Amino acid sequence: MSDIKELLEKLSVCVEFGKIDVKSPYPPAMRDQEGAFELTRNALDSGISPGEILEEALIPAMSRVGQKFSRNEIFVPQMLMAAKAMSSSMIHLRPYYLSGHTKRKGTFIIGTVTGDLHDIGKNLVAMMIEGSGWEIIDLGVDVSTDKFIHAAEKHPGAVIGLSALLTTTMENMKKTVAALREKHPGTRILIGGAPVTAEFCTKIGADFYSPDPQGAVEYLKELANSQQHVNL
Ligand code: B1M
Repeated sequence: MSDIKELLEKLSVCVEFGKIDVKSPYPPAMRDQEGAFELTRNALDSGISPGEILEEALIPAMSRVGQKFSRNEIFVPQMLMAAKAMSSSMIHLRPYYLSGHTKRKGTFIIGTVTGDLHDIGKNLVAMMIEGSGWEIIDLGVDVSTDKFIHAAEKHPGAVIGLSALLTTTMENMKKTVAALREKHPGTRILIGGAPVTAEFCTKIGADFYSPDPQGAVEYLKELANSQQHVNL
């Protein structure tokens, strides 16, 4: 196995099992070993691209975590440790996504909808959009409809992004879209998150659904190019 492949696999295992960094005592079987924090740094220093680290190590690890959770093989604490390990890796990747842009193309407001505390995917989307030249207003998680409306009022012309990871909170996404449509009919609304689909997007009257950050970046790029609905 090549060194690069081995390093990415090690990193993926650290995220899957919630090994944050060398000091972290969890999981006991990996005590004193390097964790996601150090291995991500090593991977970048070895010339592996941030995209490859995400696609080959971090996202597959989180996907395995989700599958194990579905099969009741792990529980919320383990899932939380995996999320923490992934976040420690993102500390190194973030600057790469933020570098290289000059002029802001517009403002993008993003948040995870009411009742939903998942923020890893939302943060990735925000980071990649910020890296493509947009100003980001990150409202965080469990964001109420009122908070989205208030942000839309404060940043006229901004595009709004809603993330939901739970089938139960998709209903709140629907309510937020309806309220935004009523108060700010011209606002562009982009939605995403694992259970969300293009069909759901059409049903609730949002403008665009993207399954991943890249699709969101492309959508905003087209919007900025057409110079419509964008707060330049
Ligand atoms: Co939660 N959780 N979780 N969880 N969790 C899921 C989502 C679940 C699928 C696990 C499972 O059962 N297999 C399941 C949801 C089932 C469902 O409703 N369909 C679930 C559940 C049930 C729960 C709890 C209810 C568990 C409980 O307490 N019994 C609870 C709910 C808490 C709440 O929100 N109120 C809960 C809690 C948690 C933790 C707190 C422990 C932790 C979150 C930590 C955090 O985010 N800071 C957690 C985690 C880590 C997961 C899994 C394992 C991983 C999620 C993740 O970060 N994925 C997840 C299983 C899974 O998805 N495989 C699971 C990696 C991330 C990069 O992907 O978020 O999909 P994702 O984002 C992608 C795309 O979706 C897209 O781009 C991203 C990058 O590709 N995208 C957008 C996301 N937002 C977008 C917005 C856009 C465009 C694209 O435009 C605006």
